[in-house]
Amino acid sequence: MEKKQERNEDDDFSESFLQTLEQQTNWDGSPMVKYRGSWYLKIFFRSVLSSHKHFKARDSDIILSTLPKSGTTWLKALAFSIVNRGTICCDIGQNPLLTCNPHTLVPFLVMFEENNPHEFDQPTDPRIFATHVPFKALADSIRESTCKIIYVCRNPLDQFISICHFLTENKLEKDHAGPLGLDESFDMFCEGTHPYGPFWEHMTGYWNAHLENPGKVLFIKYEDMQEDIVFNVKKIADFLGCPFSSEEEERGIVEEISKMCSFQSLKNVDKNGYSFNGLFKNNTFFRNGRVGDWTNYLTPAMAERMKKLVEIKFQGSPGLTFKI
Ligand code: PAP
Repeated sequence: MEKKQERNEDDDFSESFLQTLEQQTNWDGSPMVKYRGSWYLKIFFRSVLSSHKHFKARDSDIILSTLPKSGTTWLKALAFSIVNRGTICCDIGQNPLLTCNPHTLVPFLVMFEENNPHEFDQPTDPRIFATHVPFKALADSIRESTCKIIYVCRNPLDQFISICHFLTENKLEKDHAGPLGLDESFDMFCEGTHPYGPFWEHMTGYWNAHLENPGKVLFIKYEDMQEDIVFNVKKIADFLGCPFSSEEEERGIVEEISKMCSFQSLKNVDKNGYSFNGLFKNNTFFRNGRVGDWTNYLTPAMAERMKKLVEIKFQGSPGLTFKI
C-alpha cells in the first residue's frame, strides 16, 4: 500500500516528507522511495523533485529520456554530434567526444540546481538534457513547450543484466554486503521495484505519448539502433528538424557520426575517469553493448516469465513489442 503522497508546492523535500513515502532497498542495498507510482533512488530524489519544479524548458530544448542501461550514453553522444555537426563537431579531429565521456557533454536534469539555474546553460544551442524519469514525472514545461523528446527503449532482459553488472561495479551503498543474487533481483525487477520503475509503465508512458504526438516524442529501440545505426541517425536528425543534406550524405557525415558514437570508439575515451562527481567509473558505462546478452545469464523460464509479463503490461499500448 502506498502511503500518502500528495504534497503542496511549499514542501522543502525534507526528511520528514521522505518518511511519508513507501521505502524499499534496491538490489544493491541503496534506499529507494516510491513517489506517485514510481521508484526513485533516495540520493537523487530531492534533485528529481527540484528539477521537476524549477526547470524551465525552452522550446528549442532536446530531452533524451531512457530507463537506466537502455542506451543513454549512446544517445547522448549521437544527439550531441548530430546537433553540433555544423559547429563544434564539424572537424572530426576536434570532436569533444574524442576526449570527453558523453555524460560530461550532456547533463542529466537531476543536476539542475534551483539556486544556480544559469550553471545549467549550455554553450551550445539547442540545449540537450537527459533524464530517467517517467513521462508523467517530466517538468510541466517540458510537456507543455514545443521542446522535443527522444526516448530509447531496450529489451528489459538485456537492460536488467546491464543494471546488475553496473551495480556490482559501482557500489553506491558502501556498507552493504553486496548486490542481491540474480534470482532475487529478477523477482524485484519483474515486480517493478527498481529505480524509475516499473519499467513497463516507463516504456508505455513514452510509447503512448509518442503515439499521441509523434512530432514531440520520438521512440527508438536500442536493438533497432544496433541493427541499422545509419538509418536511425538520419531519423533522429529528421525528428530534430536538422536533416542531413544530400551534400552531407555524399560526404559520408552520417557514417562518420555513427562511427564516432559507436561502442568501440567511445569505450576508450577517458576510460580511467569518473562521472557524476566520482560516483560512477566511466568504463562501467561500456560493458559489451550486445543484444541478447541476457541468454548468458537468465534461464528460459525467466525469459518466459518476462514474455508473459510484457504481454500483459503492454496490452493497452498497441505496437509496442520486443523480440525475446
Ligand atoms: P546509463 O543509463 O546509466 O547512462 P546506459 O548508457 O543507458 O547507462 O547503458 C549502458 C549500456 O549501453 C551498456 O550495456 P551493456 O551492459 O549491455 O553492455 C553499454 O555497453 C551500452 N552502450 C554504451 N555505449 C554504447 C554505444 N555507443 N553503442 C552501443 N551500446 C552502448
